[in-house]
Amino acid sequence: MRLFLALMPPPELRERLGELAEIAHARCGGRRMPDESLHLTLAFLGEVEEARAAELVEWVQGLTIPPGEWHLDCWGGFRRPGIVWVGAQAADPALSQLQGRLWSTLEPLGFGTRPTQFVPHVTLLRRAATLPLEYLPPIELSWFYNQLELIQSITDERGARYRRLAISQS
Ligand code: 3AM
Repeated sequence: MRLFLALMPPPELRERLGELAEIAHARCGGRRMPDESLHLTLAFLGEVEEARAAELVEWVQGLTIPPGEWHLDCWGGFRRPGIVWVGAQAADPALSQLQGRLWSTLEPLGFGTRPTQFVPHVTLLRRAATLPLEYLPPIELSWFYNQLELIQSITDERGARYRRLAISQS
């Protein structure tokens, strides 16, 4: 099964991000991420066998992460896949540390490969036709987090949907 670790936005922020996705979709086209799928990926693990996924579930359920606040203040894009996202202009040391700490456990256990760089972002659109980011409204949002989730990505003819397999300690 295809797995990743992510932060999931609290309900009010999810709603706000959904509104931004709507605005971006009107400008850029493409495929809007459904509100329930909005997330910040901390670690993409790829295909994991069921027995190994059970190990991950146990690990995540016993995990405590330091609470943090991430400030979102900019739009961004990954041009080739036509991704439009929201994120932060400045690097966020707490998020980078969290991501690094996760990979320091995951990589030696053989779960995926630590990426060469980490750009925290929330994908709002995929396959956007154009990325006129300069026409999108300013962003000033705060994301308070204290838990991460292990998510399964299930792809069918309608695209990918996400299922929570485990959540860390609160
Ligand atoms: O929505 P974002 O960009 O945060 O892009 C995929 C998505 O992240 C990413 O994992 C998240 C859940 O699918 N992803 C998918 N395939 C990937 C790959 N081969 C990948 N990230 C890195 N390598």
